[in-house]
Amino acid sequence: MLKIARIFQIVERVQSAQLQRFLSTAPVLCGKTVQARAVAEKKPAPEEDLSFVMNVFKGQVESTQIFPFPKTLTEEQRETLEMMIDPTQKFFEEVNDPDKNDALEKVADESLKGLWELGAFTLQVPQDLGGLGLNNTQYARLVEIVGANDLGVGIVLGAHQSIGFKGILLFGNKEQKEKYLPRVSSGEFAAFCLTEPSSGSDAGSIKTRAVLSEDGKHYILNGSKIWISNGGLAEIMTVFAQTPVQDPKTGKTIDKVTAFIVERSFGGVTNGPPEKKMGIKCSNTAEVYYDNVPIPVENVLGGVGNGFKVAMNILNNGRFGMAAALSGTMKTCIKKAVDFATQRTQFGQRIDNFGGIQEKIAKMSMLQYVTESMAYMISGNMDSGSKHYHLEAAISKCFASEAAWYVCDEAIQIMGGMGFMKHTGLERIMRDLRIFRIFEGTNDILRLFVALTGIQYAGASLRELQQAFKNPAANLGLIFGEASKRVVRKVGLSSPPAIEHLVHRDLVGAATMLAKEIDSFGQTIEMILIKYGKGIVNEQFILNRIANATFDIFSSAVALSRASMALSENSDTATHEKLMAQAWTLEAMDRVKINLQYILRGQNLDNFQKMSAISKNVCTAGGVVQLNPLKI
Ligand code: MYA
Repeated sequence: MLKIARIFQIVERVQSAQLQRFLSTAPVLCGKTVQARAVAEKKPAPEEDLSFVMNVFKGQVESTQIFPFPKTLTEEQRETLEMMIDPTQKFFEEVNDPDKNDALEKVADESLKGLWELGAFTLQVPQDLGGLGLNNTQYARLVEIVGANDLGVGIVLGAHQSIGFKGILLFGNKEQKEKYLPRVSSGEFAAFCLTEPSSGSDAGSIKTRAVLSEDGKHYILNGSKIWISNGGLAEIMTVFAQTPVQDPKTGKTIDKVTAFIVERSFGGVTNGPPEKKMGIKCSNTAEVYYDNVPIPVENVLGGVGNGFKVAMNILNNGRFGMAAALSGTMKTCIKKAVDFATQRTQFGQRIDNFGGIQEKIAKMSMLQYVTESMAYMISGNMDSGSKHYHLEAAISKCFASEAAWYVCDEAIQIMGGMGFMKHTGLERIMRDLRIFRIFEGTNDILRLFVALTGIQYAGASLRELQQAFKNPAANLGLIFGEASKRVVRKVGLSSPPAIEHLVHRDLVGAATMLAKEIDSFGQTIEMILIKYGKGIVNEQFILNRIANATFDIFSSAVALSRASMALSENSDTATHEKLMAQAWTLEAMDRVKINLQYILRGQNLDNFQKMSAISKNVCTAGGVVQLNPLKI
């Protein structure tokens, strides 16, 4: 009895006023309500989520999508893929010239023709509709080759199929698929038209509008879009516009985003000249204008008012492709750096003998390994029908774009003056890479998305617990489960979630470290929920560190899974992979500890205030505040 009373005391404390404060209000991201709105609106707790990252926010390990490493290709799919790899590689070696494309600021005609002939523009369209019918894993492997050779071409291909017509594949009805997929497979370009001058990261704030014509047969589209990849080439566009809809709750007419399939031939569609860019120059980027464009009502994609979710799901669905492409880019950079380091002699030695160079090469290799592993893990899970990959896909995009930038930069550093020379090829790659941290959702906004979505999920569990207390008799299982967890934690007997049994025996040490940090992470999230309540959405210094911790946790789990697979299959590279997984996890777990400390420690929180003040001073002054030391 005593024990039960003690358990209830502790749980009641968790239900404190601070927790109530969190549970009764809705967080706000960028001035708008976010997923946490579900809490405010007292929506039921979300269904159990199988995402590894999502569950880490509760301090739990949901292992199904991580261990064992997904292997989803059938023999037949593997054979099909093998038949495509050689011609694709040969095409990039013999036909496509990335420097020529870069100088021309368009894909050279013979290359473009070759890409259409290869089927590179229609990798995932079903075969009966004119495509190659590849799954996500097969797609990832081919995209990796594209990324290894020409990122500009990658964007022409990606803007077409990863986002341009992906909406038709994912949300199109039978008629829409039958009408448009054969066309985008046989020479007509597609584009994804979301961004506007006043709407970048805040995708829901677009102003382009479509209103129903009087006869109800068409939507009339007006507005403009900027920075549209393939915008000057596309005949078929997925366009997002505000449409008036009736709010079922109030009966009032409000604007909601709707997705449309728009053909240039509908009339009223024009575009600006190709933008002058830092990199990916051969891809066409242009403004697109819509002037009273009549869109047949049957071209609404995914339902009136559902456009925001259509847009987000298209982006979620394509993000792993970026990780796949950039793992190929990193391979190219590493090869260039290693070719140089193993031939260059300085101070009487080959420079790859020096620790300074070895550390660079090791870090570059680990970053490539982790990125590649993320890409294939996510594509494998998607191919197995997973719907719970959004956070992982967002992380893979951020991780890959930052890793590739670092790897390219370090390759240049290893090569010294030679790396800076244009003919080495790294200069173009670096210019091409810069945009990857910005488009398809900036890494900054995706970090907030990961942190806030995870916090919301953890918060919903706490809310469920609060609800359970309203009828304890009916919810004893839940209450006792949570209560005992808190009690053992309180008395210091808590044990981290188990991962050790999921990895190869050689990696148990690393898995133990990971499990410990997942436990600490879950506890930190709970403390944050209780401390900040709805205010957490405005704490971006903290949210960024939470996101960074999830990147390190997810990347380590992925590396341990991949290396475990290699070890258990006794593959030729197993020992090397083991070294990478161990070294990566150790460093990543150190970073997690530091990030969690920063979130919790007073002096670090105070430093966030200082940095906020510094930024305000600089912004008020319109630049650097102080004079130079000479004061002249
Ligand atoms: S394309 C344009 C890029 N632009 C963006 O990515 C926009 C970034 N902004 C956002 O992602 C959102 O606006 C954020 C949401 C994250 C800020 N998945 O009130 P809300 C739901 C599923 O929070 P916001 C380009 O760059 C949410 O749960 N659902 O919205 C071309 C809520 O649902 P409910 C989501 O304050 C590059 C509702 O929506 C998601 O605006 C070319 C409202 O949410 C999500 N992610 O904040 C690249 N987010 O109402 C070429 C929100 O039920 C490709 N929700 O509560 C290259 C390919 C690689 C190479 C390939 C080679 C072949």
